[in-house]
Amino acid sequence: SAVDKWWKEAAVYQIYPASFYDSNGDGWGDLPGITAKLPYLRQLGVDALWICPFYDSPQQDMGYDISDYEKVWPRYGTNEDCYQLIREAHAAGIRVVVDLVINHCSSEHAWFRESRSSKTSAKRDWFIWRPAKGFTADGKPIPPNNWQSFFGGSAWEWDERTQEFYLRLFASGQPDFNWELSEVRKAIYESAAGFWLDHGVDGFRIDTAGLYSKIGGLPDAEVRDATNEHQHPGHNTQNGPRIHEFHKEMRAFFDKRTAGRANEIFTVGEVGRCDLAGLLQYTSEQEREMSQLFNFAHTECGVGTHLRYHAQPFTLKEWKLGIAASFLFANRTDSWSTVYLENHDQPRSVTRFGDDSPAWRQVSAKLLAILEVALTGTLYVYQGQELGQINNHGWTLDQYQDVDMITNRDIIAKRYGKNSVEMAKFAQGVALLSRDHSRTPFPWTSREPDASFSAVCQSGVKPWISMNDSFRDGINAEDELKDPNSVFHFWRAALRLRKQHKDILVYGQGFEFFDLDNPDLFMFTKKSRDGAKTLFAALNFSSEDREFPLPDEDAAYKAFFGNYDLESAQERTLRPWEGRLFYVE
Ligand code: ISL
Repeated sequence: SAVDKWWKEAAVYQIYPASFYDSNGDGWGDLPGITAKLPYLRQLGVDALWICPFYDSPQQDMGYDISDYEKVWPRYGTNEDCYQLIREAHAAGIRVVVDLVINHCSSEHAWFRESRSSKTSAKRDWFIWRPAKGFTADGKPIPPNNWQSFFGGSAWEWDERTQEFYLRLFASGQPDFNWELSEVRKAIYESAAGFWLDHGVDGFRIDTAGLYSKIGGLPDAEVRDATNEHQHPGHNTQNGPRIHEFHKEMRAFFDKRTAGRANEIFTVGEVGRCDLAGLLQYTSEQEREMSQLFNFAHTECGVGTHLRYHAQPFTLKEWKLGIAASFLFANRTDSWSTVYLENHDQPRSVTRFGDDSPAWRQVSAKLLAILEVALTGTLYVYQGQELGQINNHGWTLDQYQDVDMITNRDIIAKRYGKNSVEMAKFAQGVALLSRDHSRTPFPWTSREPDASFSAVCQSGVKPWISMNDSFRDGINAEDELKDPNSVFHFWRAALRLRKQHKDILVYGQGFEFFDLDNPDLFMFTKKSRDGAKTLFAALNFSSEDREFPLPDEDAAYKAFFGNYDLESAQERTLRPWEGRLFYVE
């Protein structure tokens, strides 16, 4: 991790195209909308964009079900709009990373339509087909094994025409590819990745990057929840036997396709759950698989593993250990990691890890920014995070649109009833954890019913999903740009600071927790790359004043960054949600 790379130092801004900016007034964000907002992104000071899927899709899972890898979904614009976005972003000094969704495609993709057309189709084996294990007394086919879909229910979908099941680890319209066949892998690399590399993208965020290699024979998963007929497939699909081989092959394809470019492309895999040895192998420079990965240890604190949306309280210590497991495994190795608190699958970080009440929203959002900029790794900001956006409060269940939530809601309704205690508990979990909290339209102003999300107002057209009403309370770009003390301006300063002190903030090594057990204070030290400088971070994750100890009473501590005025700072007391970074001398 000692070698400098552009992608290690980059601040990557994640864009959810459906909800960023709607340039033509049809209620959906689009690619010309992103191009139009490049000046805003420059002002914030980000170096790269990761744009979520904008490819042709029936949108069962918001574009993670792709029916044509080489075509832009018409609501998002044309291919030419995309090439123009890439050109203009590059001209503005911003790199473009796109989503590579290749565990599955859409059931509408030509490859799957051909595969499902008959048992003897030339592409039959491109997907994972199995006969029923048998039939129930009333004639219902029984799935080949007990695997549960990540969205709930069986991971197998029955196909009436050919009387077989196909595997789909996610929604019904997301058939898993059969990665065992080399012709399938080649077709995927060429169409999903090669096409966009040829059009100048700078890298990929690789979706579900740990799931491609399934265990031979597809055996039943271990029963972890006896009350459920379906079980989490676990190691049968995660980080399977050939996964590292596949990644090496794919990376070799990328390298070959981009040979001769001045800047190497970079990749960030979504790996989620994996042991330490696996995390290191995926991301080691020497192994040449992926540049870095997203691990979920810190976002999954308190989240139930068998019943989605069941949130349990967790301690700050548990969260610190989650942060360590997600980001710090690369410490003093030739691996590299990410640093992120939000994405399109997660609720808003202020609500979940800070305090989103009016009194503490801004200061706790800034505290989370300090934590992110102080950690070693490539930094990610999810759209709206720079405004301190909060969850959608007061939504009813029918306002949510996410297929993950809807599938789970229907399962609970069927199993326990619509008015059951379980449903009430589920609704509480959704209010905290739904993926839709991060998917609402970006609030550009406090004006218009849609916060100026659409450039043109067409009568009768509403955004594709409800607004987060918080835009009326100052959480919008226009108001925050005007206020020098806003969360936006704080992020801007924090990203600049990270560049100025990159030897310790971006590349620093030797992270150590200080007073790990402390229930309110998140404190750590780390060293600059050359070992000459020491940083001490003291962050108060509570809404009360807290005295803080120092790791070394004899050293001098010089504060150089904080989310309150440093002049009025009390030497040994942190105010509510206050964070300070010090150099130790
Ligand atoms: O969303 C999740 C938890 O909130 C995860 O289980 C998620 O489904 C998993 O991390 C895979 O996510 C990716 O692939 C999915 C897609 O729905 C997600 O948006 C994407 O990030 C299927 O393509």
